Amino acid sequence: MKKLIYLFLVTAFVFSACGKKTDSKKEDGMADKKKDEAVSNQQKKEDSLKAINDQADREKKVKEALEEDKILKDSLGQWAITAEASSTYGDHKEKDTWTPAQMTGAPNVEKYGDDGRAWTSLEAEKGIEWVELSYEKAVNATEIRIRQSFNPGAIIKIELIDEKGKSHTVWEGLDKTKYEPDKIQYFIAKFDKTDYKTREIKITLANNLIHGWKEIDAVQLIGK
Ligand SMILES: [Ca+2]
Repeated sequence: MKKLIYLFLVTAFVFSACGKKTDSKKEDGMADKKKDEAVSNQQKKEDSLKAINDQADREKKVKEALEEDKILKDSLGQWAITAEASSTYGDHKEKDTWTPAQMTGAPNVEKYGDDGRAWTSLEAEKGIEWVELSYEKAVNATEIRIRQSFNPGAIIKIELIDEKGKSHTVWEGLDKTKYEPDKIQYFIAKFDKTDYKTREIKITLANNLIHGWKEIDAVQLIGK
């Protein structure tokens, strides 16, 4: 009888142990499944966020392209016909790369960066530099748009020269624009319509403000 009871207890123990093992395996499987689901959900979230960001980025690029197109087609806008500067990179002459002449005409630098189709000074960070641009038609001006194709933010003053040769400062100070990195951006100065006509602009830069070469691709005078 004792033997029988002993056998019964041993059998019960073995069955119970096996049951526990099966339960434990089942629990492990469920935990793995939950973990996989969590990873998959996280991936889905990241994919959807990336898709939203990509979409937002595309929309922003379209907006920027449309804004630039509006500037290029502005019927009140003129691009410079002649240009001079306080200094020129490499002392280049006439229409060579980086000369003031590279600021005349409509914009032609396609991508942000160091590009000989824009003007830059002899020294990269040597303090005060200036450029002077002239336009075909004298206008009562309302706005100036300066296309900064490399290291924007160093412009400290914009003057308009009237037909008698008198200088009028239309903007002066520190450029507080929050420029996005690696992107061609305009410095835009808007002001009340001038009561004099102008066809000349002088732009002053403090090149020690910003690291690197400051390059200007083109400058547009707005007015009629
Ligand atoms: Ca240019």
